[in-house]
Amino acid sequence: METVDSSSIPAKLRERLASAQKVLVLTGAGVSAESGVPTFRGGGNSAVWKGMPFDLISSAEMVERDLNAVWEWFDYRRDLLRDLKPNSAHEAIAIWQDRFSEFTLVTQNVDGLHQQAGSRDVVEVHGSIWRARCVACQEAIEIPRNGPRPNECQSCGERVRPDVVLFGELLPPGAFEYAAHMVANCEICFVVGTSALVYPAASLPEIAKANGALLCEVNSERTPLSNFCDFVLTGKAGELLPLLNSDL
Ligand code: BV8
Repeated sequence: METVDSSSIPAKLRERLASAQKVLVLTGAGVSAESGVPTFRGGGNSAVWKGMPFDLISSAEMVERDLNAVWEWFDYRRDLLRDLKPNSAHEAIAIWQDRFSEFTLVTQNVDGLHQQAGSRDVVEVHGSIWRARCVACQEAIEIPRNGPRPNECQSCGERVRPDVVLFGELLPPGAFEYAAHMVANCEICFVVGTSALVYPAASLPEIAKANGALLCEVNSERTPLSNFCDFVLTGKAGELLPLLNSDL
């Protein structure tokens, strides 16, 4: 791993950031890695739960086939998340909320750590692990951090499921469209800690680039997006992102 210090940030990027008005950040699991949240891919492995690859246990098909197994997987992840805290990458991004006149944070993560770090109006394109949804009337129910999750809908009594977008499912109505509109109008698009493999979220940086935004990737590894970026900052987000605030 390369040593990370202020020389890791190209002067040109600092200049552009200093004069930017409209900035959008897209994050993936890598932004939460230094908080102790396991990523799905990267490092040559892929998350597996009871022998099932995560894109099978986290799928629309599995909700139909075995909702209890899906809940077991999400209950396990919520238990893990309960004691974890935002890291310096989340905190650096939270500072940007008020640093730029038009700032948008889009996350693929469902862990809620951006909000815990102080980010507001977070666009959660894949939903939230801290919410359940009725399979019948679609009512959303918050899941307490330190309490039991609901087993049934409080309005109609039907079963509930995680309010998370699973593989093969549509994104929350309007979320992607809003993110696509904001990313098409930003000056700088940061892509932090994502393998850029899952669509339609992975198309957001492509939209940014096609509309003339500066594209900056922050990742500990190269990704399929790296070659399309104007800047690629290689290293840990928790070490690199605070360096972008060092002149504040
Ligand atoms: C859709 C919530 C359309 C769940 C997630 C066949 C059938 C159906 C659909 C498809 C299909 N084939 C393809 C598709 C489309 C599919 C897709 O894109 N598949 C990919 C894999 C090919 N997409 C979908 O299904 C989407 N819906 O297309 O609907 C439709 C149309 C009609 C009718 C019905 C549907 C829905 C996708 C959403 C799935 N849900 N999450 C859960 O959390 O369990 S996606 C899941 O992967 C994660 O949530 C995450 O959001 C996403 C991407 O992962 P990353 O965040 O990038 O994480 P990853 O581990 O991959 O990478 C981490 C990165 O961080 C690495 O690059 C690593 O190097 C880096 N890193 C690590 N540490 C650090 C770091 N970087 C910096 N600092 C560090 N310290």
